[in-house]
Amino acid sequence: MTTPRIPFVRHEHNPILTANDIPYECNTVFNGAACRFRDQYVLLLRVEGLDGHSHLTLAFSDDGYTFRVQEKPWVLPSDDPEFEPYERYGIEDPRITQVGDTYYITYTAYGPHGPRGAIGRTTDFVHFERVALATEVDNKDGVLFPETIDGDYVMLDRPAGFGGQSGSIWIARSPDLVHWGRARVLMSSRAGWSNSKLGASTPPIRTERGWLFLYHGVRVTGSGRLYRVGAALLDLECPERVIGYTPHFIFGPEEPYERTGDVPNVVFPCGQIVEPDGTLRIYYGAADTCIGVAEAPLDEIIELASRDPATIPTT
Ligand code: BMA
Repeated sequence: MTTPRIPFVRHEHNPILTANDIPYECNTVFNGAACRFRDQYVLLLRVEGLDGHSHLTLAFSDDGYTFRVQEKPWVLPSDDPEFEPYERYGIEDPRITQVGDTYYITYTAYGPHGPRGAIGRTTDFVHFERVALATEVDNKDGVLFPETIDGDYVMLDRPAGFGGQSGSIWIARSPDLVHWGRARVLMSSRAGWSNSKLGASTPPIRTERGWLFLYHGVRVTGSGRLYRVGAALLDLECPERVIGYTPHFIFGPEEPYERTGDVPNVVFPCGQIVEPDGTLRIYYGAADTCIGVAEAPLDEIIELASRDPATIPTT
């Protein structure tokens, strides 16, 4: 059987979360992180208030499709003087990576100096502790690997290049999650569906073929930006080495709720769950307005990401 070019199937009740599902007044809910915790599915939602600033709110589910959203925000922009100047305009686009019993949450801190990558953690989804502002400004899309490699924490991120005109995925290492270095370019945009910017979408998953992660590619068109999704494989021992990636996008905006909203033509996965039967379930922001869920066999994504490795430009 041949692997379909677009292997993802949307849930029949998409969008599974909209602003109407948030128990307090807000503008939108989108770009949510996901994990399993004590037999429940957890979503950490980016909720944008009517003031245009975002915060993070928790939602829980037994089946991963119907979520109970908490009454109040879980993480608000910090008033700690170390973080406050950098979170003043909001906290955005969380991703969750479980390392042992700790759930690390990478997110974008947004303030007057621009966006920067931040890291927090929890062990119980009650208490949230900030760990570090891990990058300088003009950086987004930080995702952490679920294991240390050679004793180092490893993170993908996306510094803006040339005054924001380009955006490549970079990889960096840290002994302690606070001090980051050895940064180098991993993948850059290419002519075609991702001709403008790339950014990591979901945290890497260990597979037999390498670390698999989803990324978004941005195409600039005559009527705005198109956000679509690809997948890449990195070497297990040396994640600085790209093994392969999908030559085409594997998910993109098609449905009305993805084509229309505050920012049209955007699908933006931040959350994923690998089900015991090998299904990869992704949670994605649609048009910066609501949240959808889609599923694909993990094996098919790996197959697509293994194609044509010889054509990979890394710079
Ligand atoms: C990116 C991020 C995302 C957003 C996307 C589309 O730069 O800011 O939060 O979903 O743009 O607007």
